[in-house]
Amino acid sequence: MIIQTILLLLAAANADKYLKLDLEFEGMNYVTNLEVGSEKELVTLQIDTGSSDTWVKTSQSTNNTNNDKYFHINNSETFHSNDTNFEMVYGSGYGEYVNGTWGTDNFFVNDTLLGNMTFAVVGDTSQHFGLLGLGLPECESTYYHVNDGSQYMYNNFPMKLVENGIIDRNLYSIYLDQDYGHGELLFGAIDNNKFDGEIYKFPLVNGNSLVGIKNISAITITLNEISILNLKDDEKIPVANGYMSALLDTGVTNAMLPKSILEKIANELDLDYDSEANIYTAECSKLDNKLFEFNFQGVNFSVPILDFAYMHDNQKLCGLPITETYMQQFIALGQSFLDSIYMVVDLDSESVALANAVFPSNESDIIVLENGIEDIENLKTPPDSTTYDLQHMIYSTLNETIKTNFDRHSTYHKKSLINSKSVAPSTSLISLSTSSSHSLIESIAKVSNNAGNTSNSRCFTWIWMILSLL
Ligand SMILES: *[C@@H]1O[C@H](CO)[C@@H](O)[C@H](O)[C@H]1NC(C)=O
Ligand SMILES: *[C@@H]1O[C@H](CO)[C@@H](O)[C@H](O)[C@H]1NC(C)=O
Ligand SMILES: *[C@@H]1O[C@H](CO)[C@@H](O)[C@H](O)[C@H]1NC(C)=O
Ligand SMILES: *[C@@H]1O[C@H](CO)[C@@H](O)[C@H](O)[C@H]1NC(C)=O
Ligand SMILES: *[C@@H]1O[C@H](CO)[C@@H](O)[C@H](O)[C@H]1NC(C)=O
Ligand SMILES: *[C@@H]1O[C@H](CO)[C@@H](O)[C@H](O)[C@H]1NC(C)=O
Ligand SMILES: *[C@@H]1O[C@H](CO)[C@@H](O)[C@H](O)[C@H]1NC(C)=O
Ligand SMILES: *[C@@H]1O[C@H](CO)[C@@H](O)[C@H](O)[C@H]1NC(C)=O
Ligand SMILES: *[C@@H]1O[C@H](CO)[C@@H](O)[C@H](O)[C@H]1NC(C)=O
Ligand SMILES: *[C@@H]1O[C@H](CO)[C@@H](O)[C@H](O)[C@H]1NC(C)=O
Ligand SMILES: CC(=O)N[C@H]1CO[C@H](CO)[C@@H](O)[C@@H]1O
Repeated sequence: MIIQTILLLLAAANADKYLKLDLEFEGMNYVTNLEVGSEKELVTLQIDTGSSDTWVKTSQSTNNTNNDKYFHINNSETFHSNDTNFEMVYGSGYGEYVNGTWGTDNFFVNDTLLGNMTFAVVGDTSQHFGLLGLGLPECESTYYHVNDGSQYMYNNFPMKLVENGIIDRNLYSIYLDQDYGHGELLFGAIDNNKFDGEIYKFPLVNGNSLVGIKNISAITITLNEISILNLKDDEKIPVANGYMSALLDTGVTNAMLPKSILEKIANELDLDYDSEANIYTAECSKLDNKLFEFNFQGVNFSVPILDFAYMHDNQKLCGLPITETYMQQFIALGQSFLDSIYMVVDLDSESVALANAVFPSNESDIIVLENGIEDIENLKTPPDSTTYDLQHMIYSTLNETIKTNFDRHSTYHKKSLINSKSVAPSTSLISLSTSSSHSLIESIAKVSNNAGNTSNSRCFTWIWMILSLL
């Protein structure tokens, strides 16, 4: 009897071991409001599965607007500075930067104390919101590509939740509902009412092996094929196949695709290229009844192409602001994809589970996953067990990669997004002469050694920048 009571109490305790953060869709970002410090000052942070550091803005930040919320170091009795510098380059890598100081303080979510979080306080940034980095410690700016022997990892936000006993596993689930402008980030648990149909588990893969990164450092899975589904004519046109890696990144608004795939899509959809805005466009009606289908290890998820498009004011013309990358296998799927998907990320077992999200979802059925992703009911294994790795990549597409890289113009133009606030007009930012005397691997190693000392960045962007310089 006593034992039973204890077990019941334990069960009850574990059933509570989750943390729910409400998300709002603001200025093209999914953000959450947390409180920081002894004065519980409110800060708004964008959730980012594509980076691993958390930072907040201070009142001295550049580019603040009146509506921004700030953290004042001097107001908080519990703030401790590490007296070390935090610098990052984000997004497309050009002109989007943060510069601040590392420290620790308490965070609060609706009276739940998240003690002694490590985060940076940033005075100098081009970014509108602070960031809640949800990635692996391998991607932390103190570790990733600091190659002078001083690199180290620390317990970042999700890891700290485990350390503090708020959750049992470094695991979270993400539900994004752009139509209603909200979402849910659930640490330690899954909400069974937020998805429908089968839920599949995919192992994370090392998408960065080509640049010499040995371990998995990002939320990247194997992508076998991208197709265009035409519902009207009931046809399916493949636009990319092979073993590719796809980063699942809430910090990317739309998607990033290799130039060769983007060109194929443009061709199949009969898109026009607006060279002034640097963007593909089409009459919206042309994109109607068409879907992108993404095949991950034999499991297909499809998303209306209009979800990737931005309408001009007249509603007739659509822009497809997919960012072009120059690496054959590098793909990032951002909000436009994740808005249709319910995603569970288990960083302890380095795997994710994906299912089709349901909308709207007013009720919750929250189940704590105390042993991790395997606790998900009826979790399925994908039919194709082959995953992306360096071997597959080199032998399938490296030659084409080299060609793609060296055929391109040597000047990179930053994309400008239609209807997006946070974007600079298209300007030529970097000009480099292309050199053909090195093998691709050598060139990458060379550039990565040079860049390693000077620039910290989100893991993927950094690589993408290097490759776009080749
Ligand atoms: C805290 O609770 C309020 C009221 O229920 C809710 O609106 C808000 O989104 C919650 N904050 C977070 C970060 O979930
Ligand atoms: C915080 O306090 C320090 C030391 O008293 C002072 O130098 C600094 O200017 C203050 N910062 C702000 C933002 O008030
Ligand atoms: C970042 O801030 C530090 C300290 O204020 C400064 O020394 C450094 O030059 C800054 N870095 C950049 C890129 O502005
Ligand atoms: C945070 O750390 C400090 C010093 O390490 C300690 O005194 C304090 O109790 C900790 N606070 C919480 C909430 O864990
Ligand atoms: C900052 O200091 C705390 C306490 O010593 C430590 O736990 C944390 O790892 C440090 N953070 C960074 C980014 O160095
Ligand atoms: C990389 O992964 C291996 C195997 O999991 C592990 O032994 C090693 O410590 C990791 N290396 C780094 C730098 O994290
Ligand atoms: C998924 O797509 C692939 C590639 O187009 C196709 O061969 C397969 O039959 C599809 N699977 C399902 C279950 O529809
Ligand atoms: C369900 O949720 C949506 C979005 O939050 C809301 O607009 C709608 O009114 C809700 N429906 C019901 C029946 O509560
Ligand atoms: C590149 O293509 C050539 C000729 O088709 C082939 O001999 C070579 O093995 C390929 N290289 C790689 C790395 O696949
Ligand atoms: C980067 O740092 C390493 C180790 O300190 C050094 O050997 C190398 O020359 C540096 N590279 C550049 C481009 O500064
Ligand atoms: C995006 C943006 O507004 N950036 C500005 C931030 O502030 C610096 C310095 O004041 C400006 O140079 C940037 O243009």
